[in-house]
Amino acid sequence: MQKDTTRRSFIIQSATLAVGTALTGISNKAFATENTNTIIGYEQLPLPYAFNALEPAIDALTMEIHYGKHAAAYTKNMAEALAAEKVGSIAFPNLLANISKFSTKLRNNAGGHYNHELFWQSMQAPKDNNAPTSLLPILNKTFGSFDAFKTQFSDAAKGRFGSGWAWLIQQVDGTLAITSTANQDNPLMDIAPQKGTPLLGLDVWEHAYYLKYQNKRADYINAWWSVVNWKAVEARLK
Ligand code: MN3
Repeated sequence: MQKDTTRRSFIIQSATLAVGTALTGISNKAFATENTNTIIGYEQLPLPYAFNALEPAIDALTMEIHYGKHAAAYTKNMAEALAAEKVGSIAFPNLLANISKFSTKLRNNAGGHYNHELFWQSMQAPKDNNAPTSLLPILNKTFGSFDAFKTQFSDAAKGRFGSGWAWLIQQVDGTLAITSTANQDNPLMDIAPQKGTPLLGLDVWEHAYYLKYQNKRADYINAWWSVVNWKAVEARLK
């Protein structure tokens, strides 16, 4: 595992040095295949684990339907809207930062696509006492303690009325904050009330948990902490 991580880091550094900053498309491609901090593009990437890998926190059937039907539909509908609205080659964060200039269809589906790609990459097989390492002192400083952070984030997720997401974001001044958005909106969007770069997102649409948890959203949120991939979250920190 350690060896593999080192190898990946080496490949990323080599690729980045080789292509420089001008050829961002090539650079992004290297990241997309070699780094947990995958730069999100316009295609649905393969799920980085099996449908049953997150059990018992998230059941296999939920993952199969969520990834294969719900998320796939966002990607497909986003592609239709991108074509219809003649959106040219634009990096995803720039699209989201200008989303108010486009249709509701694009807002909903580009948000849906981005949010789910981030979500899949932010999870891994369950771990006992799952916790961050390099991010831990920052969470302690910002929220008081790791437990206090989890409580505040969970409260944001529980308190989101209807469908939406809870987020840990990095704001433009570098500080961290917890926020939530409705529907498939995202803190990168210009319409978001609280803006920042998502480090971690939790899907609290009923399609994310209803088969196993029914109305018990709080139980889903509690179980979800065991599958957070903190390495992926930490790699997003600037
Ligand atoms: Mn979802």
